[in-house]
Amino acid sequence: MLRIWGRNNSINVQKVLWCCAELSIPYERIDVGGPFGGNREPEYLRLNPNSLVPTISDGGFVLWESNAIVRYLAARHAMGTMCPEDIAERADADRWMDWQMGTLWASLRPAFIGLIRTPPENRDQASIAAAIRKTAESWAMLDAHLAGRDYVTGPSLTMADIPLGATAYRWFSLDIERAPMPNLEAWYGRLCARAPYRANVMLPLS
Ligand SMILES: N[C@@H](CCC(=O)N[C@@H](CS)C(=O)NCC(=O)O)C(=O)O
Repeated sequence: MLRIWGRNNSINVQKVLWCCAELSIPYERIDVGGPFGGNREPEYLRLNPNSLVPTISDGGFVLWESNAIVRYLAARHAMGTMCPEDIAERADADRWMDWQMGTLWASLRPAFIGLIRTPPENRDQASIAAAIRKTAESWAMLDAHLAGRDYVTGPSLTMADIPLGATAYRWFSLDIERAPMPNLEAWYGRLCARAPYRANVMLPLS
């Protein structure tokens, strides 16, 4: 059976858990990271020398990097649906997954850590405000892209929606002012209507 190492309140672990739930992939999850620790133990470092979560083992094949894991599971279990078969369509999904990691989450993370994981008296308000401004600009790009599309690459959910959707929950949960983005909000509403998203991503933030 697929094994997943990682605490379930991590955005990167949630991508994998949500993907498994969408595809009805059975798995065993081991709590690692955050208050559970274990990620600096030699046994874990042999699996993932980054000492980060998530890590999976699928029949002895070990993989880390959350978006790579989502791609692997989608290709293995849902080629032609969650993983687009057409090479150009798959590159389109890959592009948005890379953008989530390199641009969107990179800009939102300082605001998320500042507002959710830092006591008010220690917050760097200027860097939080800058992160929110930058992230809003990125969301505006996705908002424009989603005009006329139900999901990121077209009419149905694909692997491209997974990292972006996990990020969207954090964005929409922050107690901040957000400019209206109707296409983005409609897409987020479609994700919120999915039971696997609610069960694996829409958890209390900590
Ligand atoms: N690029 C990596 C980043 C992984 C990452 O930063 N994981 C965080 C949790 S979201 C982590 O392991 N933090 C240390 C911990 O939880 O103890 C991925 O997408 O898998």
